[in-house]
Amino acid sequence: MSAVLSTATTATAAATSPAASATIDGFHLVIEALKLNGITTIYGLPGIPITDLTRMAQGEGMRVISFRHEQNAGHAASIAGYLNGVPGVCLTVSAPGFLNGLTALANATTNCFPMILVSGSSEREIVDLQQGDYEEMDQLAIAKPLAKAAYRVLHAEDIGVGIARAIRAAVSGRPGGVYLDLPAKLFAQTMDAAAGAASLIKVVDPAPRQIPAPEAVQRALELLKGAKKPLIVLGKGAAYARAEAEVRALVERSGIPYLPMSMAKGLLPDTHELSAAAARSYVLPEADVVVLIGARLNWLLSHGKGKTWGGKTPKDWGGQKFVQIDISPTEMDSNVRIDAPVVGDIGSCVSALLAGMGGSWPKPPAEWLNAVAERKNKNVAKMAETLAKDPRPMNFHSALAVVRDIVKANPDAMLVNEGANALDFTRSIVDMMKPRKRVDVGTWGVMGIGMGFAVAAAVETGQPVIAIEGDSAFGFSGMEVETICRYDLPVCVVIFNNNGVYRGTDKNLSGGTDAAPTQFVKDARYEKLMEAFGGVGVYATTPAQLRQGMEEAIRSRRPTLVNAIIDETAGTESGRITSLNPTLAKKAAAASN
Ligand code: FYN
Ligand code: ADP
Repeated sequence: MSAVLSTATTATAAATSPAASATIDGFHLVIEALKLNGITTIYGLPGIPITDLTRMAQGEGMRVISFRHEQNAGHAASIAGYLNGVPGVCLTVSAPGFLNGLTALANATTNCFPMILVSGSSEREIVDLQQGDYEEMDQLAIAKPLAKAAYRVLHAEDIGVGIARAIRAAVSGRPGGVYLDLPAKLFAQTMDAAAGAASLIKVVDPAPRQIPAPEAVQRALELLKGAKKPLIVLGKGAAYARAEAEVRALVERSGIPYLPMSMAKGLLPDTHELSAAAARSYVLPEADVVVLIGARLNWLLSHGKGKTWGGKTPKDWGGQKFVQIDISPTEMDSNVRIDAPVVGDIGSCVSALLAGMGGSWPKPPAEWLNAVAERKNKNVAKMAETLAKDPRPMNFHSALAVVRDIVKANPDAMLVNEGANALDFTRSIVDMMKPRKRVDVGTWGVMGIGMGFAVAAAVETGQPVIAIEGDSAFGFSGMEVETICRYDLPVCVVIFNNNGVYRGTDKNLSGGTDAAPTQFVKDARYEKLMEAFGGVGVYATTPAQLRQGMEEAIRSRRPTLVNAIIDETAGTESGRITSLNPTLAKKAAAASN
């Protein structure tokens, strides 16, 4: 990241750009402070009091990507931050626009994505006396619990400090969402141009390396050396840290099987012989020592205990020993005991482990490796059989067999993925070959990231983007197809359309004529949404049509929406997380008794 920041415009340029005049206003100080720190794109939505800020930013050479709803702009900024290691900036108007951006801010904080939500706000004097200002709201107080840090700037001469603090808070240590409150009055304030330029701060080393303690590394190595069934779990923290070279060296030198969390897919190619992704439910309960690298023991890993980890009753929980590599010391012991915490940045920690392993390191027992391989091969063969079927109508598998081939042929393309079944099946069917190519619903399982992530993925990488969307998930951000067309982005949206949330076959329990809560309009022509704004719409009822539509989208780089018609009975309620659905969980418990 520091490399990106160091290519920023210099303080001298900042002084000369608005320079012709002897004074500089708040608008230009904000713009120059961002540019000085290598932030060249703003995702946002104009309106009072920041309309001119968007115009001027564009005028001063920044890329301003204007959305139709702030939530989508916020998600775009957050994933730009994840992809670049430089905070993504989302700019909104006051109260309602600010509130619309908060879901993305909170999601960024939860997922450890560096972003800065910058919102204009109303007059402090009126807001604080609750005298009924235009869009009156104490935004700073509301943002605080949802952000890693929150700041307000009242004086033009403090803009440089405010932006420097926001950048440092967003990317240092565990990254997260930062809120920056800029009251309307600030933008019109002026100050001497030379003093203004001198007040700006180019942040030096915003995310410094954090070297682990040698004794922590030693402790981890000793634990690992005695392991009979070791396992590495890779999380998106390792992808964010750009530690793929170190992680690959660790996996290959140690010979330990690894399990990638969803956004860590591709950190090593999913086809790597030590990937245990296809043996997940075997390796988690069987492993004796688990090395977590940039992955938290949250709900996605069943909190490190319970049946997923081999416990039959609560007293059997937590049989495994854990090594955890994380930049956040307070992550340790958050769910179960961490026997060997290694606190530091992942690149430094994994390098230290490699150095400590020396020239020769014993491979895990063949018995373990063979058992993992056997389970994996069985699952892969079963999956191949399912994918070879060609049912009519299409189902998730036959459609995803096409997506898998297209992603394989385009390993640099970005994959955005949200939904329930559309998410879960894509995760296990579509192999990723390169790091940071898959972005999805993350730690919260949030719906609505789709089009915001797709826009930012295209803008930030310049690569084609494939967005695999459940028909429900798409609805949260669907209007942004206009944004995709307006900026002529190479995004191919594929909607797995099965007429409803989970599927389209629900019944109204009252027997009335209203649709059931999970049902949508049947045979909806989503592709026409894209056509409405000048993009390409494709209606696909067969894998061949889906393939042709996607291939043409990637070849032409034109905004495309493929409406892939899926059997409306396909898919399961709540996808693979039925255990979180109270009714289904109760049924499953009753069945297992
Ligand atoms: C995985 N699998 C495979 C492969 N990859 N089989 C064959 N070939 C390949 N390449 C197998 C794997 O071993 C599992 O089978 C199964 O496919 C699913 O794998 P996955 O996806 O890794 O595992 P699972 O159990 O779904 O993971 C749990 C989870 C995940 C919680 C981490 O479900 C998840 O990330 N969920 C997010 C859900 C979410 O956010 N939904 C949005 C809300 S939707 P077995 O080993 O046999 O188990 C609102 O309703
Ligand atoms: P996943 O959902 O893929 O399991 P999580 O978001 O739960 O991943 O975990 C990511 C972890 O990575 C967080 O605990 C975060 O503190 C950590 N992390 C993020 N960046 C770094 C880094 N540069 N070095 C070390 N740890 C990091």
